[in-house]
Amino acid sequence: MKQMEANRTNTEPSFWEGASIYQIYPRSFMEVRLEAEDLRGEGSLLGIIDKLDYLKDLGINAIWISPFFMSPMEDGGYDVSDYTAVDPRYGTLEDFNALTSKAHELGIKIMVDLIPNHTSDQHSWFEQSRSSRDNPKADWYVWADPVYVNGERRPPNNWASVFSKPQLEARKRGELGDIPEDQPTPPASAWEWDGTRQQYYLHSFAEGQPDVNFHNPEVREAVKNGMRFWLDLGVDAFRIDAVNYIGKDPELRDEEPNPDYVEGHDSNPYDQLIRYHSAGYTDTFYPYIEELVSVLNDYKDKDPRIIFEAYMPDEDLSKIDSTAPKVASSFNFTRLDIIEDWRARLHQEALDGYYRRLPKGSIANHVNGNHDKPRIASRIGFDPARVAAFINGTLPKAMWFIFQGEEGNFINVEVPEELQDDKLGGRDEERTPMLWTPGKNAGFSDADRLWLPNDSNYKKVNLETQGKDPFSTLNLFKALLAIRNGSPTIKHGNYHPLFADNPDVLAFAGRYKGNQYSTVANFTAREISTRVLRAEHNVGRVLLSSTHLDCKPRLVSLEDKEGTRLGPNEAIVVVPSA
Ligand code: ISL
Repeated sequence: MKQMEANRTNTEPSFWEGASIYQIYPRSFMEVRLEAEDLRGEGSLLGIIDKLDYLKDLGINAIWISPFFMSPMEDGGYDVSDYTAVDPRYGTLEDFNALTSKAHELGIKIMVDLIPNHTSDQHSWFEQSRSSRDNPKADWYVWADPVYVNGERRPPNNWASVFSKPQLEARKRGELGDIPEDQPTPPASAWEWDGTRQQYYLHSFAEGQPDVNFHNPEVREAVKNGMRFWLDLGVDAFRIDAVNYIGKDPELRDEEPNPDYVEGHDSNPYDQLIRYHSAGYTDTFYPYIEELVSVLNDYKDKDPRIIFEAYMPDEDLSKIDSTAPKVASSFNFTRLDIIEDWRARLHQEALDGYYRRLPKGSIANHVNGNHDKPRIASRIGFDPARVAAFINGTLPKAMWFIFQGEEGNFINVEVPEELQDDKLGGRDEERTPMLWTPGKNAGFSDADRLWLPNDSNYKKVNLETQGKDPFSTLNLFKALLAIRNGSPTIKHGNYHPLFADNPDVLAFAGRYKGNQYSTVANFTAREISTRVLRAEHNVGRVLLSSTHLDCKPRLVSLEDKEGTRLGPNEAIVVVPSA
């Protein structure tokens, strides 16, 4: 393996082109401990090792493991108190090394999170920084003096915390004073007063997640050293968390109000401000991401990779994607953001626009969920979720991100208030434990209590049982991954939009070195027919159908007048018939 990587030439496509990347949320994936009395009802690194063969068999090429670093867990591990240590709840650095070796033996690459914007307030850097105004790390975080309005102390500007949703409940409880009914709920300030320094510190997220001062070159070097630490241990890639926040206005100027904000049921008062100075600030953001990417230059033999997480307008994402298209790109959340609006034409447009805006040499990516979003089956229903997976799994030249449990079409699990963990973000429902078997705790853990409840329906809905059902979503994923892994056209092909004359159909082709395939997807629960134009062939053989996994020989005539027939919620991939 090592030999092969070292010999990779510049013209050879990257490993990441066409890679299927499985996101593991480690706390909910699988628990294995050396001693039974150490069981905690939470996942562990040994648990991940235990499931690597399963992932290999599924057809996965890489795993992204959400944070397992030392953390007080105020934000599910995205509040890191030591980036170079494994939190004991997950195991040890030795466990991580064993995990890396086994994954690499199986040909599975490892992606970990880099969380450059903030640390936990329990990080030694912050403990030092807050101790005085003149210690060596005094300038490692964003500190600012108060302003006084009518003698009252106020934060230096109007920047708000992303975690402003709890304000809605606080308002209902009357904790925010009298707010006229027609006024929106004010967001939570991103500033927290520190009694020792007599200054405010900035936290774009939770109070316990102070933002580091990225304008300080020592801080940037320390963050880059964190990357080097994991690269030297064998990590292959980073998912860089909330990266837009590292680019701030050094002058800390106020944000403008967002005129489009209307408060509704699921709103976040945070969205009342336009993000310009507090995140993604052009003058600082782009140079800083370039600097982070430059770390990879010393690890070229590894074919390393970065994926940036940033919720930003398309123009900004295009700029990120142009920074270093061969090694880094931003998450494509466009379709995920509009997923409930499950209309073929809308999604086709989003898809065409995305491939069009990608810079040359960039690898696309597709996402149907993650630990921050309700599970896709809960958003659009079981059958459309299979269509959504089929589309993502057959899109060409792309990284396919699969959130753990999507392969079982798992749904969100309601978590009673007294058991909730993510008080700030309300994201427990998509983070509940995996459902492996019909046995105790669905095979996730032998403990008597789990950190979050699992789906009580697990005796019926679990991966072991699905393995025996030839039509299950698990078997659909296996079939999709097998096709991907065996098809240079899917892995390296170019995307071509096709035209379906039925507005409920999304269609595209992948073309590579004279080969091609077409994906045609029915977005409705009705049987329909459609003509598909612009494919470079008419008669085709169905290679895989999302609803007929047994794949009895079936020919379609894409362009014929009577059209291609598709069953309810059926997506097919078609290759020219010989
Ligand atoms: O979740 C979001 C929108 O649905 C975003 O606002 C998200 O909070 C933001 O993009 C950053 O997310 C990441 O960093 C957070 C952490 O809570 C999330 O889990 C992580 O994915 C702070 O580190």
